[in-house]
Amino acid sequence: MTATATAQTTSPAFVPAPRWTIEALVALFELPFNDLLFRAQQVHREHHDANGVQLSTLLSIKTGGCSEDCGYCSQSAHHGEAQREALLETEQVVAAAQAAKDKGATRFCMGAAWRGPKDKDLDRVTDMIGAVKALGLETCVTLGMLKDGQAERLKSAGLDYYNHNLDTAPEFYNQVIKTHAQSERFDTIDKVREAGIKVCCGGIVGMGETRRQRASLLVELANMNPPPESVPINELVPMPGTPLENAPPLDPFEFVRTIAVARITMPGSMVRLSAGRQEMSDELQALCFLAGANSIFYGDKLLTAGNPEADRDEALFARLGLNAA
Ligand code: SAM
Ligand code: DTB
Ligand code: SF4
Repeated sequence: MTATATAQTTSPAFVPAPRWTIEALVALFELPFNDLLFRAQQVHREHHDANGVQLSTLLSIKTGGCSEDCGYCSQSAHHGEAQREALLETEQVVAAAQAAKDKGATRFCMGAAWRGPKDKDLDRVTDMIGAVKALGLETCVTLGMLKDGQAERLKSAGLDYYNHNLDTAPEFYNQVIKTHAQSERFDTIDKVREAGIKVCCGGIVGMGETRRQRASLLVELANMNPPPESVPINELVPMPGTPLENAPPLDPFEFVRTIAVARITMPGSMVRLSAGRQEMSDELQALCFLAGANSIFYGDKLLTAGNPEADRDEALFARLGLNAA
């Protein structure tokens, strides 16, 4: 049978999605650095504008006092030092979103320190989503685990993306978080996908996991069908008071390798160079862009941790010839 005949007779439903194995990803991680970056850059150029970087701005709409015990998080009531605050008013959110748009962001991401939203919280958040969307920004929220029907309400409000990270390898998860299981996070990702909302899902590296566990996290992401549209790769920001505040820093080249393996295994996804940029040199960030990162958080704050000032990012983009997309 010719290739053309195959294309005519095979419906897309019968084309199996590529399945990645941990061994295949470990082999990518183990390539010589130059070979890995070359492969990642080739994949990147086949699927994306080589010099475009998408800008998302984050706002914490509900800070601190979270019931969960995630070992990295400053907002956990179990150990976090972030001051507990009430849910922001919609006007405050709209003012921040307008400021982000004026500075050049195209997506506005609202984060809440909840295990998951109550239905009455969702009334307020759906108002915020409508108001931010009316400014002409893409919308993203990260509110924790969702109950049946909540994803549909977010979709009706006009939500574009829901961020919900796997955070780490399945086999390492309960060493970092004890108050919920990773399987509960998979359930929420399924609900988001079924409601027709785009999935933003990634993880954190530098929490003491092994290279094989970093590969295992990426296998879980890459084998989603389809993979997440957006994949944030966070470097642990060691927050004071958290169990991971003294975690030994990851070799910076290992961080770049993680970005490259994400790019090769999820060619069509946006790979976001996420938390940890403030602690990175310009040269390290440039390597991350070369490895295929094409999205960043833009603005001087993440949720509770710092992020580079917009001026520093503008200067870096100018030096590298990158365009905000
Ligand atoms: N409570 C919701 C949840 O857990 O999905 C939303 C907010 S939570 C702070 C969003 C994500 O931020 C976490 O899943 C984690 O990946 C990331 N994060 C939190 N603290 C971090 C830290 N210290 N360093 C790097 N990433 C962090
Ligand atoms: C994601 O993957 N990283 C962002 C966003 N999604 C919500 C959050 C990073 C948080 C960094 C620590 C802090 O600001 O407290
Ligand atoms: Fe709560 Fe999310 Fe922080 Fe975990 S990561 S403690 S769920 S805010």
